[in-house]
Amino acid sequence: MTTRLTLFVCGSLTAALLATAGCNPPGATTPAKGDTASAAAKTYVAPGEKDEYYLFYSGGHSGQVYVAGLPSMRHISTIPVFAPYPATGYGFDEESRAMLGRFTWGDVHHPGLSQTEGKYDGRWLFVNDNANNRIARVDLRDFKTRQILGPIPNSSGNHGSSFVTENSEYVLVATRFSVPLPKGRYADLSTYKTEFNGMVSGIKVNPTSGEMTVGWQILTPPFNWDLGSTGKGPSSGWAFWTSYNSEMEHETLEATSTQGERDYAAIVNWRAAEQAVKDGKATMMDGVPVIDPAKVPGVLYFLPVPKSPHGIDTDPSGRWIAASGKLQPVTSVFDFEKIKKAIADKTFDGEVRGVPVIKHAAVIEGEVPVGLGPLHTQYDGKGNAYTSLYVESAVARWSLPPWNDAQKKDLNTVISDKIPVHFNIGHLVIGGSDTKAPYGQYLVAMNKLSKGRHLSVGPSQPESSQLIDISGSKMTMLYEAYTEPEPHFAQILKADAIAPIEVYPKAENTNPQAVWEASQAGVTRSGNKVSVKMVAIRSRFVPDKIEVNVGDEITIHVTNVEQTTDMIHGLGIVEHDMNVVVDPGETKTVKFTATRAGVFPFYCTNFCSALHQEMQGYLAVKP
Ligand code: RUQ
Ligand code: CUA
Repeated sequence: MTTRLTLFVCGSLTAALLATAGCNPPGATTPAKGDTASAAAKTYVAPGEKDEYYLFYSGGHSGQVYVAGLPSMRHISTIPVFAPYPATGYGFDEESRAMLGRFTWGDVHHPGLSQTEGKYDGRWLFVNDNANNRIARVDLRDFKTRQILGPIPNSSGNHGSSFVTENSEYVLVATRFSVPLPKGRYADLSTYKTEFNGMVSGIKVNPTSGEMTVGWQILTPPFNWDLGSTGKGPSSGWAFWTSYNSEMEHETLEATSTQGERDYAAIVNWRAAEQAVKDGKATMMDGVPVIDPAKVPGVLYFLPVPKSPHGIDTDPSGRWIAASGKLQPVTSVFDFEKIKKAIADKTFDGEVRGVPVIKHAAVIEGEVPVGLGPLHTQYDGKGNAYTSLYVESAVARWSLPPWNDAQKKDLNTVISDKIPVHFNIGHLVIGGSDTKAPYGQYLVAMNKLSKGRHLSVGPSQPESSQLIDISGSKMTMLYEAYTEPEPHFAQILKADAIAPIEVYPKAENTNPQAVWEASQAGVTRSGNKVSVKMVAIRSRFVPDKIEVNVGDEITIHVTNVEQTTDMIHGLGIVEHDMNVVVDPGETKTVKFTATRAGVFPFYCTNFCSALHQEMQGYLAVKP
């Protein structure tokens, strides 16, 4: 039964959506006294003790990924991905500069863990960049960004990713924006409906190295594809995205894109797409095989979903798919068995641009009246679904089908609990919700506004993330933490699912410029090119004197020869906008031109030993 139903009505639903900032949702702001102690005990991780789970959460337009521990919610580290990060020297050495390319920021929304047989395998974390159409792979062996792919051709606004297939065959992507294709072609905005297109992309992942390449693409009408998820079990080989703007408007979308009662979800058979490309049914566009679904039946179907849907989430069994429409206070539950049957029987409701529209009535299992502004749904693996309610600032817990006759009659009865969150929740995450085996212990609510629940920090306030215990019959609020702008989604991984390395073994360092002894280090010159092989060790650089002339091109290869955990050295060069950080056993390369005469100290930027302060040297630039 719904006990804490905090129905929040603020004018019309649309008005409420628009007026959230001025319209405070009610609800408990702190747990009751007695509850506080037990909540505190549940999140307390004593000094020296370790958390049970990793929480990898997106840093939005900070371009980074943050790692926290659960249940403590302590920030453990920052993984720089799409933006330079001096703290770890990311974006300063040649290797990471090459990955960043011409961009200095990204907009990370949805981290996705790699999977084997529908379960997290602890190998990689994929994250998308909505702004510059890229996708990155973080290696969980060392928590480092190892590849940035993109900008992806024919793809604009990489919001609908990173959705990983059951065996990490693909990371799937759908476009938020539509543009004239191939990219770089001009067409007047008034021709939006005919000249602009969206795209679904299959980013192929090498099963051994994790290396990503653009596998194939499916051309779509210029709808704005939104969130997605991949299938498993009966829906294995399929993937789903919602969309808004099936009206295909291009201005004042707020009004024009919300006219229709329904928008379309994309039901994509990615295995069929892969096969179609093998069968030569694709046309090359900007180097990528692109499938036109009007000409290749069976790769794409549309499914009507209540207006302006946002999240679409496959349950752990792969049979139930929950889609939520921001402007409708219900979550629509579809039965994939029925979808398969409708496709086989051609139970269609016409077509849009040659793509069959699946008959809604034939595949809908029910519409659960979860509350106002439903966005995303997660699952605990025990038959429960949890939907975030943006407008209502709450999480609703409800039970998945099969439902009995009484429940079907009144789907209010499948809602078992509701808990207020603070405030305006977007995503929520349960560990393993997108796998066959969710952990089902904690839920993290990722809220868009914190509204001063913290010490005041001026007008720019952080977002809040709240930890909720979902192991009991009632959800209980345990803790909250604040995050860099702006967290969207997260993934939770059991701590013992991975065993990250703590030093780079010397034997693995294949960099030809690496030097391990002071005697191998030194400066060599060829013309105006100066090459430095440098050793960093507690507590000195060898060499610690580099003499060059104005106009020389300098390349420094610095090797941290330590093989001890946490023994990190940095190389900061005064007034050269340069700081690289080298982990034990690692070699990094920096390149720059000496443009000014003078003597410039360089020093170790990581406090490494009692004589860290003495770890310094000079770059002497002669006129
Ligand atoms: S979106 S608040 Cu970028 Cu994931 Cu739903
Ligand atoms: Cu090396 Cu400080």
